[in-house]
Amino acid sequence: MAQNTPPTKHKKLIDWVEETAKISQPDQIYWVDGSPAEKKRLEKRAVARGFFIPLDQEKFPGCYYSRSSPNDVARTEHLTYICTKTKDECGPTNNWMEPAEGHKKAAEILKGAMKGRTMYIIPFSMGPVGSPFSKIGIEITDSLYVVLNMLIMARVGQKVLDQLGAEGEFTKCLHSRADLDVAHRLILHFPEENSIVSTGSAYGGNALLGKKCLALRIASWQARKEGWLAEHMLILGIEDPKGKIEYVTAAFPSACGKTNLAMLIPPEGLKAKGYKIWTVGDDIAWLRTGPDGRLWACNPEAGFFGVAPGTNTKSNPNAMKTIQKNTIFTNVLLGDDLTVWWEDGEGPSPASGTNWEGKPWNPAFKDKDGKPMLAAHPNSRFTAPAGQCPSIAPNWEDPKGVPISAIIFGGRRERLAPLVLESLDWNHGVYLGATVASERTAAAEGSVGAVRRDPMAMLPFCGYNMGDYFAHWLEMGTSVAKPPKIFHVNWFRKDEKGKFLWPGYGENLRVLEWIVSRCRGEGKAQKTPIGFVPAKDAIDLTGLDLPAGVMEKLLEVRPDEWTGELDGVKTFFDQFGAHLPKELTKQLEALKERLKTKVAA
Ligand code: O2Y
Ligand code: MN
Repeated sequence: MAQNTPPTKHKKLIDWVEETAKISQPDQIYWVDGSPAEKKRLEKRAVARGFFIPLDQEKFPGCYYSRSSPNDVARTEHLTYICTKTKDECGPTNNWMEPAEGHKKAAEILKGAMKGRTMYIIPFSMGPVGSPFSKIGIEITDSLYVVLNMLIMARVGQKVLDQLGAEGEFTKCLHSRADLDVAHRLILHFPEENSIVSTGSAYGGNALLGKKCLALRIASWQARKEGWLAEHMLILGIEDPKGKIEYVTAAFPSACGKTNLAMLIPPEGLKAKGYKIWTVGDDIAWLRTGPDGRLWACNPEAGFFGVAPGTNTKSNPNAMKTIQKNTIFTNVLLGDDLTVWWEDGEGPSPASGTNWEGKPWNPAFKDKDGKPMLAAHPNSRFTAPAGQCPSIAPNWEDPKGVPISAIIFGGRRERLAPLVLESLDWNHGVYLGATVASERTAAAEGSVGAVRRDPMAMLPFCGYNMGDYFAHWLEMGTSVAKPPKIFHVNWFRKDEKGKFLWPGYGENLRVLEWIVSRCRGEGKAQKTPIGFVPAKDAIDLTGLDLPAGVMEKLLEVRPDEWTGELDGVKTFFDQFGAHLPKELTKQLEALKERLKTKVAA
């Protein structure tokens, strides 16, 4: 079988590659070196094979259009498994499969699955190569689309093999698109073996195995063992008018504007005051205790895999600037003029084009229900290098990470949760994270408005029993000498008429300003049964035309509504049985008691 010489002396790695080739029988094996010349060559190959279409290179240099199989457009949680020796280890919120069964099922699918194809070996580092935060993975894949995306999303190539040496630890990430049949789709995690096997999909989180599979599910397991945190969080820096930067991480369930917050542009009033925002990461944060006793964070990724629909110059100007070059667009509209477009995107659509399903499209076309025909799939994506973002922090690749002053959790709630809330202490903050919930939007599965609990926004991404995960969070509060403060935000509170009370987007910086002031022991707050909320005039509203009384509504804490929430929390907690830390039950009980008392000034 044709193979470029393995550029490594790592025997275990070479043996694993040979073993995999024997089973899946590719025509050739290619070790990815990660060089710019190789990237150009592989892009040309993708164009020649017809699954990459170059965009207008004058307008979008280095950009390509791609389309996935129409049955393969999003992560498939019901086909995602944690394969641990015991079901107890996996917990009630994950799908479980016995490791032996997982390997058997995968072997059946993988048998001969790469016939007629090239098997690519992608050495990649999550985190800057050689950083104490970083972990190495090797992805074996038969998808050139995956290779080209991984080249953007991770640090890839020879430098990683050099770092690995002949004996280094790595996560085995085996991927085959097989026949792309859902019946052959499985995303299996073997945390006890430090390995991942994914078959039957070639899209996003199912196939770019460094992202959700390694950097969250496997890493969360490793983090518990090694005493750190692998979290579904953005990281950003807030530079104040004196030039001092405070870094925060934030976790939100989907549809809460996480990418927009990561790349926020200060509104005029705050820009004039001298505020700047620095993006460190938009999706994943790895957090470790630093030598100063603080928590430090690193973004393990090198690119953004962002949702296209809804991204425009108003919602996220920095994302729009990021994706002007060297970007892969998947499942959006391809205009006949070789530009791209999506719903709620920039300006008018092209006059005509081909939609995400490969069907002819123009703005007048209707679907079978008489609604406007979709140009882009709602989960269509751009894959873009993080370094191209205008707000990228100069130190975003610092191997020692950035020091974290605040951890922010958030959810989408029409009522109940105030605009912002500071926890009483670390353990109460863990309770706030463990009870994160969001109301479903029309775009999400299930009935609109129903509350979905999503602790720390990690429900689909925690690689072990979430009860033990909560215990690990509580433990971190004792092992970190100077832990960050923990907050909860809600940008989505509505009035009686169903109108959003808070303008959101760049204006969210006003809330971040209060959070930073609290971290510095400065901002004014009042203590309520649910935590500290800003004093009436503590959030700077200069230049914002907020009608009288709205801030009061945004900060209102209604004990009756919070009491009504407690049964749902208890039911959610009960599923963890003996794995639920007693401290969380204590927090729930203490909150119940506090709610019986009046809001204290
Ligand atoms: O649908 C997919 O495969 C992508 S999911 C995704 C991508 C980027 C950032 N976050 C997510 C997510 O599901 O949280
Ligand atoms: Mn995510």
